[in-house]
Amino acid sequence: MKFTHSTLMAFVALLVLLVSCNQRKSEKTKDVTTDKPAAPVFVPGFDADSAYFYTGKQVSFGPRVPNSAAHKACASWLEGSLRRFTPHVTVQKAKLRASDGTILDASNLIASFNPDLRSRVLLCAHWDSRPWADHDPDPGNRRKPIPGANDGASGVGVLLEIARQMSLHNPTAGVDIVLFDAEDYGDHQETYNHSDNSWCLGAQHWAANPHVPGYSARFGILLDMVGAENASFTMEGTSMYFAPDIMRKVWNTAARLGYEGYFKTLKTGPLTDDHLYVNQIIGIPTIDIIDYNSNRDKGFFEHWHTVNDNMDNISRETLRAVGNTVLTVVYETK
Ligand code: AHN
Ligand code: ZN
Repeated sequence: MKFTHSTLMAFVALLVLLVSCNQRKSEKTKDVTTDKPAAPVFVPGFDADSAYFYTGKQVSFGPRVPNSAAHKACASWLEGSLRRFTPHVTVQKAKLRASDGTILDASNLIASFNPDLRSRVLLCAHWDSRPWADHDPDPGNRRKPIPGANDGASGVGVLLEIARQMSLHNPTAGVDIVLFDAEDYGDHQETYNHSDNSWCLGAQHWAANPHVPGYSARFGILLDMVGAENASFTMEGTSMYFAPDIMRKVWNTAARLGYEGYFKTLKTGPLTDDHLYVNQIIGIPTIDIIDYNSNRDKGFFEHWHTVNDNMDNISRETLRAVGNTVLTVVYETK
């Protein structure tokens, strides 16, 4: 009786030992096919209604064209919103010269989480909207500004919701959210000069003058046009050139979460967008999650740079796919 009992206890002890060894082994082994960390980490859920609200709120100011009253009002709302989520907010003001000679009163808005950590993730999007709907089918609209619901506000809406989640559950890594100004003041179609650094003025300024001297991050993710229904995020050339590992990490994470319908493995040509300058000037490997598919006639979404880039075309499902993917990548970063 006594003998049986102690044998049983020894057996149980051995079993416990084996199981714990096995666990330790699996913690060390990282699944290279999915980039999933062996030890599961807590990832907050992304609230797509909240991101949708933040997107619509920006649009409600009117087109956020630099130097306009709507631009100014939206900047102060964005700053106030970021300050509700973290005390570490920087407003980087700059006078930027557009290629048509206009001096733009620009503000890059930066919100930091765990500012003292060395291991950092950079998340960015542009918050300004384009002064000209130069791809509108109606020539009479081509000098009007765009509402910029998808082109601009959607990426910022997703990042504001991510900031809110980070204010509730602190991530392990440091995170900086940078909202770039003056991305979309690039030359009008009719006067295009093709020698082109006319886009992404805010990003060019920040990359040359980061809010923290010597700033760096392990990697960056830019969100651009992340709100349209049936969005198609492809493996865009500039991202693949500078940051192929980050591209694979993010796309594998999306697939693991069941979002492969949005995150396509199709490779597309290189784009000039804010991430180009973040890669070139400050050297942070940064990808662009952008609705761009060379199989479509416009490349971008249907209402790109038209007066119809409004809230009618914003889908909570798309915002959710992007939000959960980016949140997961952030919280799985040590
Ligand atoms: C160009 O059209 C050159 N690049 C796309 C960048 C962009 C414009 N993103 C939003 N609007
Ligand atoms: Zn645009």
